[in-house]
Amino acid sequence: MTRLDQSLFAEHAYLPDGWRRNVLLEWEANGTLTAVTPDTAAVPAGVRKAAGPVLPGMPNLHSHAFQRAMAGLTEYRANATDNFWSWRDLMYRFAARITPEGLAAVAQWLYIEMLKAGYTSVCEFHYVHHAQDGSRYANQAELAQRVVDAASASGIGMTMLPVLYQYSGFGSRAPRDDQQRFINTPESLLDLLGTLRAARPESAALRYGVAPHSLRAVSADSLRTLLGGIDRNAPVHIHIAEQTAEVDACVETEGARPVQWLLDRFDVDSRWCLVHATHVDANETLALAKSGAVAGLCLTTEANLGDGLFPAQEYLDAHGRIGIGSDSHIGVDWRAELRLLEYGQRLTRRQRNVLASAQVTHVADRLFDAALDGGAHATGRAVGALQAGRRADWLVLDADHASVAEHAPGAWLSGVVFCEHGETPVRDVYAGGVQVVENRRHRDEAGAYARYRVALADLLK
Ligand code: NGQ
Ligand code: ZN
Repeated sequence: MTRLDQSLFAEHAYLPDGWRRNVLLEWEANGTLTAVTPDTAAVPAGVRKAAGPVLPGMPNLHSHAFQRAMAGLTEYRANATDNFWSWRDLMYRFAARITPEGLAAVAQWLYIEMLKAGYTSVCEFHYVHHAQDGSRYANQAELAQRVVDAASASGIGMTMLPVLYQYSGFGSRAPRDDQQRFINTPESLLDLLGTLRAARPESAALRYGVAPHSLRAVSADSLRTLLGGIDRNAPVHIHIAEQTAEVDACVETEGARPVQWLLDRFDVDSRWCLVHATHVDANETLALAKSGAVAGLCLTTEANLGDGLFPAQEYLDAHGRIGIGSDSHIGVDWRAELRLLEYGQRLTRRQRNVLASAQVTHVADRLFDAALDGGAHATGRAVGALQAGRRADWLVLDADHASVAEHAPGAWLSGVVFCEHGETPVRDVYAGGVQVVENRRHRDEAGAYARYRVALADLLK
């Protein structure tokens, strides 16, 4: 007997083997899909029909929630050599001001924006741990807990990755004054994680992992201690090679490029996500692809910060895993991330459809599939496909939207990713079987936006 509030019929749904007709989606009360049945003869009595074609929800593998509040506020030249590092100084000034209440409001609004875009999971790389003066909060997990609660209030699935941040540079350089809110040790971070886990236990919607901030911020020893203190399968995310200056510093002090250094010393496999693996040489590209780790690409942020371009064609051709993240949240739209991934290649190679393959000739389809798979790995949660046993996470396209109307199903993803003519084609969104977005409105949109504005006004005072 089909439960009416735990089932949906879709005339078109994108299953692991492509677009299928007349698909019945069924899930259990905890939000896990129990059956996905294509070619259903008729809509079972009383079952609701999706308003348009159904796509799996996209995982967002990299987020610093507080940075949402500074989007658009650093787009002016602050000095003669404005770059990533001077942006970071401004970002630190912002990080210094955030309060627990402010963070809660900003994160909740951000996660609502993500859901409206069709991101149904997020990996939060959370590093603002301490009070404004660097002292510990009474609850050491205060800020991380606010972020976890913001996710659950919004309905998005979360992988919370508390960050290990010990040093300010290679060679175990002492932290800077403006990093005091982040600073910890493997032991104190594991302690914080224990506190958080006890207060907010793991569930189908919440998973924990860890994030050593970068090779600049940890040592081989501290990384080893950290990994020794967590579950063998827990996700591990790290910023790896975003700026050429950090690659040069790594070569100088450690004698190897960052990705090579990590691969040589640690058992890097599919539980790992290497965020901004931007600067990799040909050997690193192949070795990273072979490792099974996910390259975490954050195209709009990487463009905004002037990072450089990841060798996506070589890496994908070597069967490397990728996923996408909105990172600094200068934009919150997986369609834009995938578009920019391809456009970076087109602009440098002066070719078209660079990231297509012999098997998958439509770039958008290949990148969508890749980002679902890699993104799901990065979350460490059962997401990323319309398949029994996975989370009931999807988005419903507006079938009448000008990006898809009159097109054959094989062109829908291309239209969704490459066309940009205003209003989003994402109409409805379900996360864990709950409809959180209906006709482009999130259920808590008005109140959350009002709270976000209060928090922003306070931050900008
Ligand atoms: C961060 N963000 O931790 O927020 C970093 C910048 C750093 C990005 N890389 C700081 N986009 O890498 O030191
Ligand atoms: Zn980051």
